[in-house]
Amino acid sequence: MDEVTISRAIIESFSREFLDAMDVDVAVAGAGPSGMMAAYDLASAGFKTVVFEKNLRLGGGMPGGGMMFNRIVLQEEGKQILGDLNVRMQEFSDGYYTADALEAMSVIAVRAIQAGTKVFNLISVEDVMIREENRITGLVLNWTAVSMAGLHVDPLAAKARVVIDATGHECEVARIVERKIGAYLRTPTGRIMGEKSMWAERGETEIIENTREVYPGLVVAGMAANAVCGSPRMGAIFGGMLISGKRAAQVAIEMLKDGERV
Ligand code: 48H
Repeated sequence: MDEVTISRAIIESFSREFLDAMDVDVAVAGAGPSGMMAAYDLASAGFKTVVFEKNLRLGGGMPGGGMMFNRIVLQEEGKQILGDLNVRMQEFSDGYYTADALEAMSVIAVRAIQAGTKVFNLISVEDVMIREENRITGLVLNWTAVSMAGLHVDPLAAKARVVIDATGHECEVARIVERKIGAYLRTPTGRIMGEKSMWAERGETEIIENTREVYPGLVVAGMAANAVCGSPRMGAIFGGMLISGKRAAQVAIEMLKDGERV
């Protein structure tokens, strides 16, 4: 057994894929349920898709279920989406289903990756690139460990025709855009409206409308969509996240239709 061969295998195969991820159709920030669902649909449709996740593990808030009871709740539409992926579910009461949060998230992740999505964990999106009359053209990346350690290390950048902000409650990409560019987001105030207190019904309904292009080249998905557009949170019901991920993919595909693809 040759340690140097093992090291070379890791460095070379990672570097090859990382280099390839520097120019993609869609770059997703955040590997939670909405981001991974969007990536699954995009990669399945043949688009070159990459996900950058700041944590060691993917899944965002889904593995935690509700208050660490690791189960999620779905209604009909969400149940259908997970059913199509062969996730097992149980009916709890009329129109309400439960699933094992770990099974659901693992299956979505496996299907997205096997469809061709490249996921890079431990990498944080710390800025965006803006060109061509205020269009987001890519993401600025750094190792999460760099910011955790407070090191002064400059980032690298990756080009993307469409960026999806699926960073959850913090809507980190949209926040960067607002901070650097000002009140130019496509919301009533031009700014991030802020997430509202829990109201499951409204949160689940409004997320569909909120999943859209909020700045040229930037689509918001999942909790980031509700935070940017001023809609409520909804607790541990996850259908909206899956529907939002699928809608973000559709919006991105529409945006890519006329433009060039990698
Ligand atoms: C790279 C980043 C960065 C960054 C964050 O929070 P998530 O699970 O997001 P969604 O929107 O797919 O799902 C939301 C859901 O989990 C949830 O919180 C619900 C339903 N809450 C309801 C309620 O009432 O509370 O995943 C976001 C992912 C995480 O893995 C982060 O680590 C990652 O994005 N992330 N990745 N660069 N700058 N910021």
